[in-house]
Amino acid sequence: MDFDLTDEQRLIRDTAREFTDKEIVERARENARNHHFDLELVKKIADQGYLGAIVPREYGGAGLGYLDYGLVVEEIGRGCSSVRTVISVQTSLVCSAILKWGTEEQKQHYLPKLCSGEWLGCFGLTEPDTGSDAANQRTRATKTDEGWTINGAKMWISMGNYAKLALIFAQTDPDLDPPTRHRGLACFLVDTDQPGYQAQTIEHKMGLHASDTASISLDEVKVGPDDILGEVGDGFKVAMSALDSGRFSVAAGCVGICQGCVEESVNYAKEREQFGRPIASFQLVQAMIADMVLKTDASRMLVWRAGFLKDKGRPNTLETSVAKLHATEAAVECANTAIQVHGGAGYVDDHPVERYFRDVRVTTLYEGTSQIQKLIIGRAMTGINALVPS
Ligand code: COS
Repeated sequence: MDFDLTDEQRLIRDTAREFTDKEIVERARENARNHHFDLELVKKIADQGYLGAIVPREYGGAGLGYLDYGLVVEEIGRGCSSVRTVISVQTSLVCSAILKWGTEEQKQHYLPKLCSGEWLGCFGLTEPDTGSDAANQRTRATKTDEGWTINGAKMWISMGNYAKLALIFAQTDPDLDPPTRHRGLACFLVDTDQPGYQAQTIEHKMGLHASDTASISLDEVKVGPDDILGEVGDGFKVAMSALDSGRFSVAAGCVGICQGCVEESVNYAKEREQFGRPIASFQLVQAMIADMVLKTDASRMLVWRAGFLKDKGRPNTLETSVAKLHATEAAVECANTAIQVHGGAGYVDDHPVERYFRDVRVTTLYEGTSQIQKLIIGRAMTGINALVPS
């Protein structure tokens, strides 16, 4: 077993670190303060190749492996989770779904535009009444002579206001009941300029203030017969496989938050003096730093393992859920601890730990709650589906 990164991976990581420090860290506080979705910065991350990092070069991507991609996402996550969310959604949810399930024509049509940032994409799975129980889609798609008509509503959709392409999951056969209802789902490729697509900003979020989050209404939205990823009935698998990539990305971003908490806390503790000496010299402060380092290292190893399995093309749903569960919970704890190290100074946005604390909270909720990750892990270990009554 080799824990060393290759020279190329070190270069990828160092480049992402430099880019983050130069372009993202400076803007993060102001963008959060102003609730500003920074399209100029999105263009820069696209130019850097980060919007299609795992997409092969022939479709306009950077052609990176998952482990490489995880290194990039960690660095961006250290800088700003709102920016990291753009990368996670565009690359892991939207591009990876098209890459895995799209026809050659669909890949050639959509991927270059998404990788270059010319188009943004969004992932319309969650609904007002459908969160963890993702198979219970209330959005309906009805077959017509010209294709499909979609009616319904989506909720908590990152980039819903800015996306040109929306992946919309909908039920095509409302007569299906559990446990087969997921077999009626389809994933539609919706041009958001279509009449009937309307997005509205969700205001007053706790964190991710520089990220766009929208609710979407779909009123008689028309799509063509070929505007489907995979076949009718594949929709649930499209969503789950995209989430295998999305959860990896969230986990990697959380390693970045953990790392940021360690670095900020060490720096602050060495500068801040109390009782006549830097607080870094007190054992109780060092213990808090040690706790954060432990959580950071363990999370990073789990993310790397999941990335390694993805690069080998091996099954990784279990390991991805383990990484997502551990890294997100660890990041919540690290952000809390980092504020403790900073004391009152951590309670205002002069230091990034205040933003880490607010931004990290959503990571144990979105792309599958911690409880859903435990359900996936428990199911894999026992072979028993806790959702099916025995
Ligand atoms: N990749 C591909 N296919 C998968 C899969 C995966 N990771 N996980 C499950 N599937 C397939 C199963 O193989 C099964 O296929 P068959 O119909 O051929 O048997 C089908 O999907 C249904 O799977 P399952 O029975 O596990 O579905 P459940 O309804 O029990 O749901 C959970 C499983 C709870 C894990 C799923 O609904 C889930 O992940 N919920 C959370 C949703 C979420 O993360 N939402 C946040 C979105 S923010 S973007």
